[in-house]
Amino acid sequence: MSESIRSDTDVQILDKDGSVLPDATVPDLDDDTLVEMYAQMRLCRSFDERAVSLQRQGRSGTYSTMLGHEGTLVGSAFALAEDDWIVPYYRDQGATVTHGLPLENILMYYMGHEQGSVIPEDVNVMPICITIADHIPHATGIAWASKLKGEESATVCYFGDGATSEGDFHEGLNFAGVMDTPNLFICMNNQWAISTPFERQTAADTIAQKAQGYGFEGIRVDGMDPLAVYTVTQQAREKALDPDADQARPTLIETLLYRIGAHNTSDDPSAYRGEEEVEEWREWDPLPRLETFLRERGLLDDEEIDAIEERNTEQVEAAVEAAENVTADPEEMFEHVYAEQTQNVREQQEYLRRLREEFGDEQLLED
Ligand SMILES: Cc1ncc(C[n+]2csc(CCOP(=O)(O)OP(=O)(O)O)c2C)c(N)n1
Repeated sequence: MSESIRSDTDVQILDKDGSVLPDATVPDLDDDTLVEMYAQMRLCRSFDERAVSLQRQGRSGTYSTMLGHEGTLVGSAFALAEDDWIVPYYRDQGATVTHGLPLENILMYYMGHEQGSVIPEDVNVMPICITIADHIPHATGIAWASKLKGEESATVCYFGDGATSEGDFHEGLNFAGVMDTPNLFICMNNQWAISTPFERQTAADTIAQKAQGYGFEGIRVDGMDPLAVYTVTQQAREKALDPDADQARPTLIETLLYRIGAHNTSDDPSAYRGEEEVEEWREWDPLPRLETFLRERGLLDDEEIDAIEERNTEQVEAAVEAAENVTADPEEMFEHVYAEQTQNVREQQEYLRRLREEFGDEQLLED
C-alpha cells in the first residue's frame, strides 16, 4: 500500500482520521441523511458479524463478508434513485439492502433457499451472481433496455478486481461504450481476488484507466470514504442519464479499498497475506472515519450510536428469524432456471423425485 490512499485516488474527501481534506467538497446532503448513511454502514457490519456466526454454528452456508467495503456499498447506493437497477455479485449486500432488498433475502440465499433470489416486485435488484463477471453483460443489457424504453434509470453493477480479468468484463464494457448505455460499473478493488494480489491481476497501474479503451470515463476513488464514493456515484449517475454533448454515458468507477476479512467463511487469508498489511489498511476503516466526521459536526453522540445499534440488532434478528422460518422445498431448485422449463431440467427434476421416493430425504441427506 502506498503512503496514503490520497496519493493513489482521484477523489477523497475524508482524511484517514475523519477530518475533511482542505481542498475537498463535502456533498450536499442534509444532516439526517448523513446520519442515516452511518447507521446503514453499521447495519452492514452487524449483519456481517451475524451472518459469519450463523455459518460457524452450521445454520447457514458459506458467506462472503463485506468488512471494509461498507463505505463503497452504502455511499454508492445512497446516490441512487428507486428506479435505478443494481446487478450484484456476492459481496455487495450493503448496496442491495440499501436499495430496498430485505435482509432476509441475503440470509435465505446463503442458507440455500431459492426464495432468497425472489426479489420483491418494487425492488430493482437482480439476484446474486456467484460466477465472476458473468453479470456484467447483463448489466449492460439492462441499461441498454432502459435507454431504448426512454426510462429515467441507470444500472449499477458491482464486481471485484478479479472480475476485470474475465472476458465478460471486456465484452460488457465494450458493448456499453459502443451502445452508450447508462451504466455505472463499480469495481471494488479490494487488493485480493481470493489469494491473487492486485499486481498479479493486471499490469496496468489502475483499473480505472481501462475505461479509456472502451471510450468512456474511468475514475478512481477512495473506496473507504463513503462521502467520496457518494459524490462520484452521484455525478456518474447524472451523466448516465443526461450527458453533455461530449460525454459518454457509462463510467467505470474503481473504488480503492481493502477486504479486511477473509474471502469467505471457507478461506484462511493467513495462508497468503500478512497481518501487518491488514492492520495498515484497517486504519482507513470507513466507519470510524464517518463517525468522527459526524461527531465533529455535532450530529452524533454515544447515545445516538447506542440507539442505532439497538435498532440494527433488532432488524438483523428479525431477518434471522424470517430466514430460519423458511422450509426448503427441493422442487424449487428447478422452477426458476428458465422462464419455461426445458426438457433437460424437467428430466433432472423427475430424477430427484424418483430418488426421494425410493430412499427418502433422511437417507439422501446423509451422504
Ligand atoms: C467464472 C468463475 N471463475 C472462478 C470462480 C471462483 N472464484 C470465486 S471468488 C473468486 C475471486 C474473485 O475476486 P474478485 O473478483 O476480486 O472479487 P472479491 O471476491 O475480491 O470481491 C474466484 C476466482 C468463479 N466464481 N467464477
